[in-house]
Amino acid sequence: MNLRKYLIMGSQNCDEDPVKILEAAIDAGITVFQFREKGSGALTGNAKLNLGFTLRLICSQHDIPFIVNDDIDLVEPLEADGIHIGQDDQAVEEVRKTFPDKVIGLSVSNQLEIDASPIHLADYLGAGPMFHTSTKKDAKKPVGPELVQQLRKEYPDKPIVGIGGISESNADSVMAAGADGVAVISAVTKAKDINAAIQRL
Ligand code: 3NM
Repeated sequence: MNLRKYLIMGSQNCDEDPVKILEAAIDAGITVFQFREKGSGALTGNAKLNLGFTLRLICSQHDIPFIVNDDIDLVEPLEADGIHIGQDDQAVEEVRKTFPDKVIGLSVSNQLEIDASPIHLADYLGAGPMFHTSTKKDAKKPVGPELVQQLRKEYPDKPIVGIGGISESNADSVMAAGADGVAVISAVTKAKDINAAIQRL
């Protein structure tokens, strides 16, 4: 899976129609999408499922992998290609057992979490927050691209994306640390010109 430009989004991150934002982002060259309908203002129940279906369909039409954020119940109805799980979500071992063939992404924020995680069961790692972010209210302390560098040394062949506070002005430092890609929310959803923002990432 090409993780280079990884867009994460839910309707709560958008000031305009998420469908329009996703379409513009795909046109501009994102390589993977994660549906993360979570946090204050997020849709629930059928409204969430319906938006998920719509975004899933757009990704299918453009061959963009569709990942769901820790929402195990959405994986099957949305026929997701994968699931991204955090440290406080269901254990990686269980998710791997339930979905032997799906892509599994795992968030790690520090060495303690790295040491305690079954890294071999994850298809890729999300390392962060790289920088300060206002998008995730309970984000941990920013750790900087050094975490990517550390992970790259420890797991030379594991796909890694940096996440948290990444913008067009600091994405290069995350890539230089050895990341395979950058995962962003606001750098795209709040951009005045989505095409230009993604080109510059
Ligand atoms: N996870 P933005 S930071 C969803 O550190 C998420 O695991 C994080 O949003 C982590 O690109 C984050 O707007 C929010 O900073 C990323």
